[in-house]
Amino acid sequence: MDAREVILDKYSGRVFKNRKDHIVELDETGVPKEIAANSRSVPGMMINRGCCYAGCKGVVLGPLRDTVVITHGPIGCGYYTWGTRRNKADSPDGRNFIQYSFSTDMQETDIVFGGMKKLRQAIKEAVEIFHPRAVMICSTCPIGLIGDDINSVASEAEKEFGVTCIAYSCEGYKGVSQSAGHHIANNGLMKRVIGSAKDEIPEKGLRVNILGEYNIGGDGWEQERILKKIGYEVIAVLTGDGSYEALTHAHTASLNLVQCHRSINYIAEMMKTKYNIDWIKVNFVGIDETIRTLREIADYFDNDEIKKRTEEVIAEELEEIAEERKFYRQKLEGKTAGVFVGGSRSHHYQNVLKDFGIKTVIAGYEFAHRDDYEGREVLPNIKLDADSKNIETITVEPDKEFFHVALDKERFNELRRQNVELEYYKGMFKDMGDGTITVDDFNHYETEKVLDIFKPDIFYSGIKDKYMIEKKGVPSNQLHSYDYSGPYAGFKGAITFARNTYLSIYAPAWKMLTPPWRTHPTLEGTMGDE
Ligand code: CFM
Ligand code: HCA
Repeated sequence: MDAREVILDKYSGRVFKNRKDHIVELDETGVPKEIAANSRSVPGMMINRGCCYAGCKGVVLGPLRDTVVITHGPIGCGYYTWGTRRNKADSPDGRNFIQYSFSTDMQETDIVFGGMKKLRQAIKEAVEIFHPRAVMICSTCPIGLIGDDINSVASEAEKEFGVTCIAYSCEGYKGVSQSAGHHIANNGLMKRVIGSAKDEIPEKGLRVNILGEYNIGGDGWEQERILKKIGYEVIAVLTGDGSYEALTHAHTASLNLVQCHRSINYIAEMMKTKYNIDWIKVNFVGIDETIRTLREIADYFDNDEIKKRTEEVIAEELEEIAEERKFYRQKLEGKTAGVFVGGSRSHHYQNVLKDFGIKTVIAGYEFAHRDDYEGREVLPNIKLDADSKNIETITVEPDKEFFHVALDKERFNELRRQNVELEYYKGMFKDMGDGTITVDDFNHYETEKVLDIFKPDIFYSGIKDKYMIEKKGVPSNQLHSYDYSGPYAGFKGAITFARNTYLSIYAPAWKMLTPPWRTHPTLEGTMGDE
């Protein structure tokens, strides 16, 4: 039996039918495969996903520092999203509320008689005590069920207190994961916040926004440091260490840099349509990827001075990390890893692993969509620019938009020779090599199985499965929160990541572990019985 069959073997007919298309074994790099993704998880499975409310409140809106985000619902949802995400924020104008958890704390009687009164009171208190730039209301499951009209409360409060107040119907049960919440948050920000300062759009210049960067462990600060050193102005970051204020001016940027494509592609597209701002997919995770990203941004602006400065900064940064880079490469070369995170990091982190010679043998996302894996898009009627020597960025007709094309060279040339409609791949599959496995919406049973089969030296994941993995004697570092460490982005961040990886893999503790189930019989049962 191959690895996929072994994993599926114990499932009942119904579970087998559901899970079989979520597990893909890869053979040749770059060969496109199909995978089932973005669908409802099997009830009862121990999975790592979040809910719609988590995607809206926790991921996209939560990091806005000058904004009060009120969780409208019972206290549990607010409590369990309180400060767990490590989205760091500064306090330049004294308005930094991200360490607070604001909630209406709905009780049984509120559920029976409605919670709108309580919500009104919560907004009043928040405005009077904190003087935020804006108030956002995020609904949890019961609110949708009892039908509180949060939109009318928001518009009344806006008139009464003179503060922007936006309601998000992001009840946890909407959609199949946090992904639906990203969409709801993006729509609200686009409709009410981005561009609302109404400043005139200046001539194109070296002004960028960073989209899909949430400043986990300070990643956004490191990206800004490098970009500013080169000479770019960062108008707004969405939304890490972000502010309502900055977002209102975001439409004055000339280029959107999209770090996490999954959570914010909607805004990039909408800003292209509304303000004609181009966007490119970037990746500041990994040394080679950071270099590629910086060069691609410079290419976009096509400015000799900036191209020169980009090369100088790259050289300086590389010089600073040279010694440590060499040391960790020596120590980590040939190791293997599993990477399982939400919707974009599992792919991004394969690049930094590659920088240090670590092969990713297992990968997957919690809630990504098919294009995040397959990265396959068909652009009909595309004529490649005949003079395009650079295969990383090509100009496509008729829109003259820039697309990042990450095809391998041979495949690209072959397509070009055949003059076919251009399919391009930018997802995870193209980077997964022979004999590796990709699993969508992993559950804990499958995680145990892949650990047994592939025996990786380290498995990167999150808090929900970290300790289960470590109990099996495999070190597990968190890629959501960086286990209190970071930043991991950029040149210096790659070294911090390598150091933590080195410390984990080389810790002798893992070899000394004998879990109790190896020596005593434990509970027995059958998996997946209906
Ligand atoms: Fe984007 Fe994120 Fe991720 Fe994500 Fe998340 Fe996160 Fe993540 Mo946790 S926005 S998709 S919904 S990169 S919170 S900062 S780490 S699952 S891989
Ligand atoms: C979420 C947030 C989360 C959870 C992290 C984890 C994060 O899913 O709502 O499971 O370790 O990054 O904080 O993804």
